[in-house]
Amino acid sequence: MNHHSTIANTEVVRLITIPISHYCEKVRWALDLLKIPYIEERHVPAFHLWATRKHGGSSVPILVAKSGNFIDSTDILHYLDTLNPENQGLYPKEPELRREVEELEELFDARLGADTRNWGYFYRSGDRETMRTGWCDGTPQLERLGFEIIFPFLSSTIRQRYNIQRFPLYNGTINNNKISSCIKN
Ligand SMILES: N[C@@H](CCC(=O)N[C@@H](CS)C(=O)NCC(=O)O)C(=O)O
Repeated sequence: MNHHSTIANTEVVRLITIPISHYCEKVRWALDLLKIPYIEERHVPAFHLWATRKHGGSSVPILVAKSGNFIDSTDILHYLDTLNPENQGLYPKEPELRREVEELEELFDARLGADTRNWGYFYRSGDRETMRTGWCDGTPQLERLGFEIIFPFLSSTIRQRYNIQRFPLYNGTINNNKISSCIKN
């Protein structure tokens, strides 16, 4: 559990994750920025489905809160933004700026994040040691044991799922004007 001294909201939410997932990291950043305490429940890919299905989703992150379950990282950020209206929020209040931020969020989710993941998996998804670090850190012992047994299957399933058969689109993403100017700034 991440604990912060300034607790703006007394509810402790639960975050269901896969350790390496960039969508999960996005939500961790938001929770940390807003100083919202949370309990993270990490899972090895494939085993995450036991946890996500219980909450009406199939992918991670899922945020389990008193007011409901949020099964998409952007929806989670929108919800978190409402928890603390007095203090610093995640999105600008000015509509034009907010629209710009949301466009960038979508672009980064759909392009930079996904392509970076595919680039990483292209090179390392067959490497048991690397994937043990990325997929197993902080997960239940039984799932870590499962990882050792099903790793070859998991590795090829991930390559198929994200269609990682050839060099991914990473260069195209980096050359995208909006993305490259954000990275430079
Ligand atoms: N649009 C979703 C996408 C989440 C997503 O694709 N998560 C991946 C991990 S990076 C996942 O859960 N993959 C496993 C699966 O879909 O079963 C979000 O922003 O939360």
